[in-house]
Amino acid sequence: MKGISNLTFILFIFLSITSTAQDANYANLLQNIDSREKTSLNGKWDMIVDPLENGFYNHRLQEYDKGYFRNAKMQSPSDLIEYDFDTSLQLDVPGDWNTQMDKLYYYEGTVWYKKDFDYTPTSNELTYLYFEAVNYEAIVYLNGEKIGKHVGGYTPFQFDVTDKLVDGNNFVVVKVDNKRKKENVPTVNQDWWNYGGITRSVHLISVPKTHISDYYVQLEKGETGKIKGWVAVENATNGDEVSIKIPELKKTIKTKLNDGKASFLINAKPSLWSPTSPKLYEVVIKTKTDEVVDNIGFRTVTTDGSKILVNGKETFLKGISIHEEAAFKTGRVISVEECKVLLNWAKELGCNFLRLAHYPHSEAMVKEAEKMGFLIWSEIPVYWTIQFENEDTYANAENQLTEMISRDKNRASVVLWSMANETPESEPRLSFISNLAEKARSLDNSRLITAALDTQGKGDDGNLIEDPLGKVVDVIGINNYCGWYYGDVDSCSSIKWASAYNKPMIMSEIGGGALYGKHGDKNERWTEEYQDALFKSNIEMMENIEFMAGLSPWILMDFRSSRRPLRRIQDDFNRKGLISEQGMKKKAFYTLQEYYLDMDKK
Ligand code: GCB
Repeated sequence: MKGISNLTFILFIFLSITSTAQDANYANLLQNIDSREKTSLNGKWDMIVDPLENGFYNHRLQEYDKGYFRNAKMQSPSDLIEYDFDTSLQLDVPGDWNTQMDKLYYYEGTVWYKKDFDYTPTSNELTYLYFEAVNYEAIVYLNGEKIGKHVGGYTPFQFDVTDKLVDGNNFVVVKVDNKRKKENVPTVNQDWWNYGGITRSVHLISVPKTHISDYYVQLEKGETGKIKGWVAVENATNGDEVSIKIPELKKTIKTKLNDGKASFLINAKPSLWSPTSPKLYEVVIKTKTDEVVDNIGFRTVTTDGSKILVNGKETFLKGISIHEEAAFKTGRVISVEECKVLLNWAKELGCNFLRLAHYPHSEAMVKEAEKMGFLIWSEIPVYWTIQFENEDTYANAENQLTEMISRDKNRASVVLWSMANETPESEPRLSFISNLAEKARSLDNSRLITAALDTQGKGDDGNLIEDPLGKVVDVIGINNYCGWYYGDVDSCSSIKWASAYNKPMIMSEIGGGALYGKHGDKNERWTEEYQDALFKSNIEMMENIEFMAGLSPWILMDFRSSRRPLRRIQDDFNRKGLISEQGMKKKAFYTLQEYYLDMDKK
């Protein structure tokens, strides 16, 4: 009987589709690597600092084959080899180099990393070398051979290294270069520390030859009763079966692969994921040879005029912006515990929303935030004046966007993909960001598109949002520094806003600097009183904006920035945090907290 009743839940859907498993549109990244058999390559890596790139170029500045990636050793006493990883200094991976070694605090350039590891081949398996992120450019070599290059500091990448691994000892060398360049994304100018290094974890991931390479399992846009998606399987034969099972919903769908891919639709009424009830379902995707388990939440996000609706219900986004910088020790966040410190502060503040600025944060951050019920704005570092007319710059930005969406497309927490931050108005910029938005929608049309703008003009009665980018996005982000970069602290409350667009607006930044523990008059810069008065006056201003759908003030915690040299106040930190880097809460923290808690009472 039981078997029969289970069968009633099994639907067979045979949707033929034309794309291949290695869908060129996506970044071809293994999904949910937490559920994969992994060998960690974290820990101590040998390192050589190479500002002249001696290990890459010969003295004619040509890339040469005797570079440091060879990991050469002297064979006889007369040999001349002017480097040796075995006697070199070491760096921790994951981690930035700037906060690990005093000498590297300001360093921007090449550092070579080397790690030895043992490997035992298994039959019928593929092995990927997977980097969660390296800032900024990584050239990867395995056992002395170049296996690939990746550009962009905050997204994952992988290489199939099955044929390059040997039984026994292996070594991987990575040339990491964080030199800023005009054509890069971000460009040479950024208000955060250019932390270099293998900043996130590195793994060897083994999968069966025929393996689940990618999948998308989400509610259909605006529909709460239809779970829709696709599964891609590498090295599959046409007609191979794949099943998608959600045990708690008692649903199993079986479908057949065609050209390595299969679409599916499950009619189901899951309990919806929301900030107050961040429900996740175990989803098991299975083929004859492979299985991946993920925890997936189901929710919809749409707009209605100037409102944002989550699961059809108007939801005001009570947010805060966050940089992925660790509390207390500073430097890049490297552990789940460090993510949780920041997330718990945001919870205490009363937030239901996070703007993860200004680049994709780690998968751990997104997943922990999801478990805690935060709605997320996730963005790529198309920041300030990048080269909007440069095709390579566009390709780079689009690649980072693709990798961000490829990694996080199954996360219910992510509701907004942000294309850019504070970019100057121009035709090339409009087409650059419009193309990115189009790309994002083609990869994932279930979420909303946004961008943070600082280009508002003057209307009859105050500020007017009329940037042509407003047409392109679903939700308009506005960064506005009344009381800090213009106006005095008390002037903000009377500012009026109008918008040329009937769309939701998120005040994606407001804020001002304060040194924790510095007290004085509310008109004295850098005091907690000044920052607090600025928040109060901005809150009054925002309360009068009818089309506001949320806010994410700048910023949860003070963060390092080389634009902030003022001694005894900034000391290389942007002080706009509501909390100091040592975890001390400033007055404005409590003001924003009260505002958010009062909203809940209404
Ligand atoms: C901004 C930027 C942000 C800066 C902030 C500031 O508008 O978006 O990255 O850190 O202003 O503190 O000036």
